[in-house]
Amino acid sequence: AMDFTVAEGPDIEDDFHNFTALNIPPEHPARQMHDTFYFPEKASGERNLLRTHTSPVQIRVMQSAAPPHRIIIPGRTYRCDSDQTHTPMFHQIEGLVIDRTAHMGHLRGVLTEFCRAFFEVESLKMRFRPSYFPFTEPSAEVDIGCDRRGGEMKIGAGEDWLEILGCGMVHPKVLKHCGLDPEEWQGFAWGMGIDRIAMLKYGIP
Ligand code: 2NL
Repeated sequence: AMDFTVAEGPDIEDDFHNFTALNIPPEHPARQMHDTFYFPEKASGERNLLRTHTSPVQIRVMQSAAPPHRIIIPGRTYRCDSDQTHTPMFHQIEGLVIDRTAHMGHLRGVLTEFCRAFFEVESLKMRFRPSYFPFTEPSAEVDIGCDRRGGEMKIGAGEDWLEILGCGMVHPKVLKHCGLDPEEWQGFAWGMGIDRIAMLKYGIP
């Protein structure tokens, strides 16, 4: 309804598309073995990996097609982390808008509309909290209003807050890594865990 196109990409990625292009430096904890599933070293010394987020798909789109972009990216993602509350394969959905004038107000409008439609609550309370991601500046996390009284959680009522997604303006270094001039192009991106928001919507503990 907001004119986005679905984009997809490979589950098996390289270090550049999953990390470097996203301004995630070599010493970042997300790069360490315990988070990322790596394949054996190739003759070149490089190791492929299972993507840890869907963001490498946006990198590939920005590298291979001319802006403007208006895409959503659903897909499988992998982290080497499993216990009763973590599954090593999960799903994310991310969004990306790149044009000459996109700003934080547009981001807020798109996400507000999305949350009201997804949770089917017309007067859903939302708040944008300052946060940090290496690939966005400024960055924010979005909370929605909920009610935790009585042991079960109700969305769209009460006085409590629940974190549901992360977002921000695409970092100029990310644009440069994709061959875009940050003086000419700008935009916003966001990401959320599909499994997590599905559980929240249907009240799965
Ligand atoms: C989260 C936060 C986020 C993005 C994902 C993104 C992608 C590109 C450039 C900049 Cl190519 N940003 N994606 C941005 C902010 C947050 O996800 O908590 N996800 C579960």
